[in-house]
Amino acid sequence: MIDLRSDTVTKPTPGMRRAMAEAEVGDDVFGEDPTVNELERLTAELLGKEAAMFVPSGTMANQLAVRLHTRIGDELLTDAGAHVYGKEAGAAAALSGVSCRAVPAKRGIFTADDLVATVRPADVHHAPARLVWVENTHNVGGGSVWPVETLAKVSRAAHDCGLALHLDGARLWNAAVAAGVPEREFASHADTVSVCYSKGLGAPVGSALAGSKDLIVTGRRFRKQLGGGMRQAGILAAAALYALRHNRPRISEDHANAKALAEGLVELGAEIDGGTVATNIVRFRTPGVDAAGVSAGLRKQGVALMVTGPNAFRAVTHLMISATDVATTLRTMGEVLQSLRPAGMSRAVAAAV
Ligand code: TLP
Repeated sequence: MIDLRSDTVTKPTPGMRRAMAEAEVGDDVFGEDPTVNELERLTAELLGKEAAMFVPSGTMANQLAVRLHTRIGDELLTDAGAHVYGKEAGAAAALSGVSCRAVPAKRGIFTADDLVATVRPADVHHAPARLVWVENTHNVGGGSVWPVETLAKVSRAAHDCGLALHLDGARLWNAAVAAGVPEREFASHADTVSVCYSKGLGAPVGSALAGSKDLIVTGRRFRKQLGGGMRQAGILAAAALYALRHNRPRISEDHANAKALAEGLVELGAEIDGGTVATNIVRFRTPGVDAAGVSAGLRKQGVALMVTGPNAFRAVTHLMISATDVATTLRTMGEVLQSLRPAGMSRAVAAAV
């Protein structure tokens, strides 16, 4: 199966499995797992933060950040497509009593002016704004990358308004490669940062939350409350360390594959959301062609995409997708579209004749 549904679908490679099997471990709730400690040290260093904490998922890292920066009844400001806003099962409300307010954004990116215009004055009717939330790369935005200057200005505006800023960097590794900007430079504009090892880096499990020592000490208590205190977690941390050392340097291949996929899809008459692909996420539409039908046709031939709307899809490249897989996907897509479109023509071909 050429599985393009998400970069979360990767399986540990033989080298990664070996690293996991050979990991030195201890009880991490006692702070005694040397492999977890090494992962947390390296992650904090890469992000230029005082401390980092290993957690089971990106969702838990994000929710710990919400909890750390807010009190019950507060408001979090982010764009309406953010993962924390719509894809964490209402956790900000359920676990921290926090509501979200949308900042207008383009492909998930908003400006300092957009932010300031959304912050409401103190008033008995208003939930107090407490936290600004930025996602980089932006998933629903099609893997878009925040320009570092825009982030710097948003961060300054947030801090001037007395608000903390969290960076959801589930795919910060991809943003860094695409922008040619080290992760720590993006992170320098945020009070806390979450990163995932289980997406583009290809580890089976795991994320981290990074920030000041004080925040992470409190975060460890909240992590325990959520049941995220893991014991011999070094088995998992070893996979994440392996991913950082071996898979981070190859992320640009995923971006090249995503670009090639997008270019081929356009030739088949598809429309790429936002017109361009910045990293490893390709969101696209097949106007006039039913996505469920396309998806079913592709599945029969061993290609899986995520259906995101009546004629919309997401495809994500990752370390188990090669340039040959992209070519196979495009060939298969061409055949499926041909079988579904009247007269067997892509829109592009139809327009040309
Ligand atoms: N994203 C998943 C799905 O939940 C949609 C995916 O396949 O893309 N932040 C961002 C920006 C994410 O994209 C995700 C996962 C998370 C946080 C949550 O990470 P996990 O799945 O580890 O809880």
